Amino acid sequence: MMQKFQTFGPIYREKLGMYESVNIIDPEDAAILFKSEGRYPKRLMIPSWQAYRDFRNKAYGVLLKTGESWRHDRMILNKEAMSLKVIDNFVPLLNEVGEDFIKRVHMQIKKSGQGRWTADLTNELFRFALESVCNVLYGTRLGLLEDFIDPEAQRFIDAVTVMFHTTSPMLYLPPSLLRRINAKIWLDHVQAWDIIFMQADKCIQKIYRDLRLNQKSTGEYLGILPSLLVQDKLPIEDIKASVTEMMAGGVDTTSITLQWAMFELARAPSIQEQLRTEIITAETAAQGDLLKTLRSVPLVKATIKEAIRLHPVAVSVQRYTTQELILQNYFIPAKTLVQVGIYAMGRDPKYFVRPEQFNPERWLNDDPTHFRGLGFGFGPRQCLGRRIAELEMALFLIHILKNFKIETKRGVDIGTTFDLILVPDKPIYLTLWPLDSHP
Ligand code: HC9
Repeated sequence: MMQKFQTFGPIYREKLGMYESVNIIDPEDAAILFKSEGRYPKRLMIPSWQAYRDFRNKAYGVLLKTGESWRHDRMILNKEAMSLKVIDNFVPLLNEVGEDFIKRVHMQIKKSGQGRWTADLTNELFRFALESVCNVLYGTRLGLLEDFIDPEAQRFIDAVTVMFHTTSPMLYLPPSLLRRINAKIWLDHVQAWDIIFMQADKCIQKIYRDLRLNQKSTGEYLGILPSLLVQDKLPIEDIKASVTEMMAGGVDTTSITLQWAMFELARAPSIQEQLRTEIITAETAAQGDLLKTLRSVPLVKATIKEAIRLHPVAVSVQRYTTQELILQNYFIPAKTLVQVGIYAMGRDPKYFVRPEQFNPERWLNDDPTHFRGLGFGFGPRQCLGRRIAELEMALFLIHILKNFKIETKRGVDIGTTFDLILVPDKPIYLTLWPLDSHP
């Protein structure tokens, strides 16, 4: 996309397999597109995800639903996962997982006998992310940061990776064809979703049973699923479908973003120092009130935004237009697929000064950054896990920075590849030094 925007300018048309789309890069155009969004914003559908559910006769969750049925479920789920009223409840749940991650790093350092720990953190972070999202969804710990890891949970993690990996080759092929010829890629895809749904179902059933046994309500926050079950506003099949999507959607996404964030910070020791100062100051002022601390760490939040600018999870955000639009003097008919190339936008000097530079502070200045931070999408169809992800990542960074200095080998270039989501093209090795003993 970067090359094509270079060649054709800020808007071009493209046909890829069965999709014809108009691709845009300018934040102003993105603003027009999203502001004209109707009641039922529609993004590009991933055909194989839909085909799996049809094939296995499973309900769609909000990720795949459209129209009124989407809107109905989404409004109910917003109250449980996005509303200001509820997200404070996630903080203690995510914080304990963050603290356990730190304990685990200290243990690894001790084990190494070298006073530091150097590793590719992919797997550790996958476990951290699943442990986090499950604590918020179910209010239960899986124990993925302990020495013995439940092989079932590990299977779930691996299945999500396989699911993403097998999706991209099928993006431009009709699933019906793949199914008819029993293509290996389709079979692998089905198997991956089977594992995802089976594991999620086990977690959901357990909560369902426990909740019926313990009808007494203590007023204590128990997690998103118990809250949905108690309310009884959604049929259980719809709850299951959306909760499964959230559980699967919360593993690779946050863990890879955190890996990128730590990689960028490793190359910017002075930003690490600035962040530490901000964190310590905020904590002192907040006197142990974590919610208060989180409200006074703008640079931590900007660091996450900046990591997502350079390394978004999704290459684009898409919408089908509901009405005619004019962008860059081009007429775009209704029902056209328009893709905002957010990866390309994040690296274009037209929209970000010195885009190659990792500079969280750019988000703190008051220059117009409107419609430039689209990593979670926009509006009512934006990422439902956004608030969970943001809190999870902020708390993680706070703990890591307070406890360790992050380093990486100089001069190692890490590129990005497309695996449906964008991922590093080689392992990222990071070194963590305990702060008090680092020279
Ligand atoms: C992939 O051309 C490239 O957490 C396609 C257009 C496209 C459509 C939908 C996007 C997808 C891309 C990337 C992955 C996204 C997906 C919508 C949701 C998904 C952003 C850009 C997230 C990673 C979700 C996945 C949840 C799932 C595992 C239940």
